Amino acid sequence: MDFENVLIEQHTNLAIVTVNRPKKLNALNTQTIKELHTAFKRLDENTEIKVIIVTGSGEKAFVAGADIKEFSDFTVEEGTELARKGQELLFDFVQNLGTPVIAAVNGFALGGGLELAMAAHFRVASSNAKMGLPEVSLGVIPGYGGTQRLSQLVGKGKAMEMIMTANMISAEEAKDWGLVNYVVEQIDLLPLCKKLAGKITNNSSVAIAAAIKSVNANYTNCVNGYSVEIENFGLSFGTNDFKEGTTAFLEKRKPNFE
Ligand code: CO8
Repeated sequence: MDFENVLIEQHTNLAIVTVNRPKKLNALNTQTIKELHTAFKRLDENTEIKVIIVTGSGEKAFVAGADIKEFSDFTVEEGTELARKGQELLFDFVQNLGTPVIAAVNGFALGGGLELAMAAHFRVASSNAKMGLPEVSLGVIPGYGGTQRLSQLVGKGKAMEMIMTANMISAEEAKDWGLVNYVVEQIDLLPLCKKLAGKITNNSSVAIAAAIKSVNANYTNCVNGYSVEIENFGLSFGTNDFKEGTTAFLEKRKPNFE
């Protein structure tokens, strides 16, 4: 498969996957999600690859969310299917990969973008990065696992605040809150991720895959939570607030919710 929106570089046993739609701040449309699935699957099956770094193209955004234009006229059924398919193909898929995935958060990580970073095994951010789940400002809720993974990473209270206010937090705040492990200047971001990857590659890949599975096992009781999220994400598509929220974004104005 030739990729339109994803770049892959291989440096011996390290692979860098870059989401490459810089004009749209690397927003995740269906095509990009499918390409990312194929890229991660291929790299996981490649026994040479010991660590994968995922990042965004350019210096402004990691990923600014799911592609709002693509889903703005979706029905409840289409919205539910989009969330279910996306979680299966990308977000759950990445979380459960045996190959470690580090997210190099190089700018805005919003909505589906933060959800992708949170599906990775851990995160490193550049100092300009901003993170948030702004879905309720569009009349919708996080649909790619964000209600579950954000609570796991920062705790329920902070997750509730971030989701309800739709506020973005700075890289430093994200570090204080446990959402990212390190904050460095943009220029040092990939070098630090590569250094961490180097340490990982010294260790047993078989043991690391088993450790990932074991850590994740503690969160399997959230399977129900993910389903509830998909259901409520889908239901948002039947509301007037969703129509108003997404239309307002596309018309570059503030929404006027009922
Ligand atoms: N979707 C589509 N296009 C986008 C997105 C997006 N999420 N983010 C940015 N873009 C586009 C803009 O429309 C603009 O395109 P154009 O030049 O054609 O008008 C281009 O990228 C550049 O963006 P801006 O001009 O807006 O750049 P600014 O520097 O002014 O602002 C922001 C940067 C603050 C990041 C701003 O772009 C923004 O608020 N983006 C939207 C952020 C957002 O709300 N993300 C959450 C989306 S919802 C979501 O992710 C749901 C997840 C669960 C989904 C499950 C199934 C769909």
